[in-house]
Amino acid sequence: MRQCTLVFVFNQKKQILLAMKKRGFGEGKWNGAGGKVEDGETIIQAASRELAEETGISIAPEKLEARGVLHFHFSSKPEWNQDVNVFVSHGYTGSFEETEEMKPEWFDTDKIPFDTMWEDDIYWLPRVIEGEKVEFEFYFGDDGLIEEYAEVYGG
Ligand code: 8OG
Repeated sequence: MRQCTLVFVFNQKKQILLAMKKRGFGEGKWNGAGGKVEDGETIIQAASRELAEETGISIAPEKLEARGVLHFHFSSKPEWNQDVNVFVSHGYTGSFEETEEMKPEWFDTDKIPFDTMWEDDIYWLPRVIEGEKVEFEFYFGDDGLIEEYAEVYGG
């Protein structure tokens, strides 16, 4: 399965950094930073690289905390199937900036804009914010909506 990354950064006020995706997969949605793992890099190196490319923030790979995996399945577009590896970081260096791909903004964790995010995020993001590690399978239908989902325990 194709491997992707997704990183959520928290500041000292315990706000979460979300970025409006301006192009590509997930355009028009708020999300963490991330993307595909490239040949020759580890998943965590890819997470650190994508965060820097998309937001201008640098976090060394060893400072990222792994918070689980989301397995996405698209019944009519199997070429979109991917595992999304979720990481968090408390603190960061550098300053974030709007890039060609994303417009980042801090959000209070009780004001997360779930209605302009991926439909599945409500199931797992609050638990990641609480400090948990998560693993889920999500199956999307032709209409782009979740058909079925299941939590994977002990993964
Ligand atoms: O490189 P590209 O822009 O295609 O990477 C897609 C990004 O979107 C990557 O960070 C993983 C992330 N992503 C999905 N599906 C979902 C989802 O359902 N919820 C969230 N929050 N992020 C997702 O590919």
